[in-house]
Amino acid sequence: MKPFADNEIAEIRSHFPALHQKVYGKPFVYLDNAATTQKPQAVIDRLVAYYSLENSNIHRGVHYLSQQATQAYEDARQTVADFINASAANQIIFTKGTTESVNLLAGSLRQFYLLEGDAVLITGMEHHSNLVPWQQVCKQNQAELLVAALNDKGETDLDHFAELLDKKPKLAAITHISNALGSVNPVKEMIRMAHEKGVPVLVDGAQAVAHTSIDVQELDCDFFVFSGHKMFGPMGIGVLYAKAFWLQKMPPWQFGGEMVDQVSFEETTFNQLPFKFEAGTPNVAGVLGLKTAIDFLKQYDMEVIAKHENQLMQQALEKLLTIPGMRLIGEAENRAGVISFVVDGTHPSDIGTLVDKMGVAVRTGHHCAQPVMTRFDVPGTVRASFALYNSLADVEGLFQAVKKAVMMLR
Ligand code: C6P
Repeated sequence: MKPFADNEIAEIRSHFPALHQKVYGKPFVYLDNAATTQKPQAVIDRLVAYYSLENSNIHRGVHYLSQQATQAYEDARQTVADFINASAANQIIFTKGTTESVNLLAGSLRQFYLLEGDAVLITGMEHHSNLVPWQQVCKQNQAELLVAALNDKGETDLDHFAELLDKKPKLAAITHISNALGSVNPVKEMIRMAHEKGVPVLVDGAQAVAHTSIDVQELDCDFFVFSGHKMFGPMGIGVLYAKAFWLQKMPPWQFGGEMVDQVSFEETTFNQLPFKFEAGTPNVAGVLGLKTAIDFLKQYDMEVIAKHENQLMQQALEKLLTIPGMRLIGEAENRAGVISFVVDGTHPSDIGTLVDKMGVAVRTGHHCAQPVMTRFDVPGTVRASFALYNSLADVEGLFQAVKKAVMMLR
């Protein structure tokens, strides 16, 4: 399967208005896709259409607009379920994003499942969003947080992961793709290993959904979380997928309107799935925008997207490594479109600031993964992250800007 041809990239880019602006008078090179992706016009239009003509509260109204919006919202739930191959739409819970999805899960499991003397297993490459909630649950409930070590390439040490599974943690919470290193965890294998020991698995798919196809049934993960804004959708919308067994057992995390069935001053019974976990007025526009983003993404073959991003990454690596003092942080055999680096004698944030003035957007710092920075003994890195609309010209723009910035700083 071939990566995108130049004319295909041009066609893809034509959908993204943000990519066609100038920044400081320079052509805009956007390589901060791991933080958030730009939005296609169709997603922007969907938000405008909802607020222009369809705005109404859902599941509550008998009037026309409310019924239309309710139908569109529930159709979107089905689209999300199909996108990750969940077996039923009621296994899709809408949240604000990956962070809220993990907090929902942690807030629910801590009430009945993660108790004193238990353990939660994570890897050393987790984003704070899939670390701090588990750390805090462990602290609150006198449980233990187990951390599978990373090797020098930035891969999870699977022998150590297996050793820690022998301690019988109650949950393994692992990222699919590291936002700080680009390492792709062999999640299917890790889930198989965990299940062999009877350990359920949460996969943080925040960096995966826009770059690789996801089939939660094939992965057999118990939980899967992601954010809309990292896959061309709006901000403020995300998903928690869980196997039905868990959703039925889990108590609600937040209380309020819509998640209830019968309420008296003495007692409350809760609504059926998935509404039990969606208290209050939801982000309807966000959900509709997410559906449009998925429809947009579905026009392209995920394998071609992955191949394209990989090709860009390889070309960028080749060029960047010619810069004296360049040091990659994260050199996993299996990696996705993220390059994290430091350059001897320079500070990452200085490079980031200088390349920004040349029109190149990258992220610098610890990328909300401070333990990863500690592991590699760096204060932070410069991170370039790719998406389907990036081009060879972006790679060249990055290379020239970093080279110039390094010369200026030395
Ligand atoms: N990483 C980055 O620049 P939210 O913020 O809830 O949409 O996603 C949190 C999150 C969870 N897991 C992983 C692997 C992530 O990469 C992120 C978000 C952004 O790398 C913002 S810190």
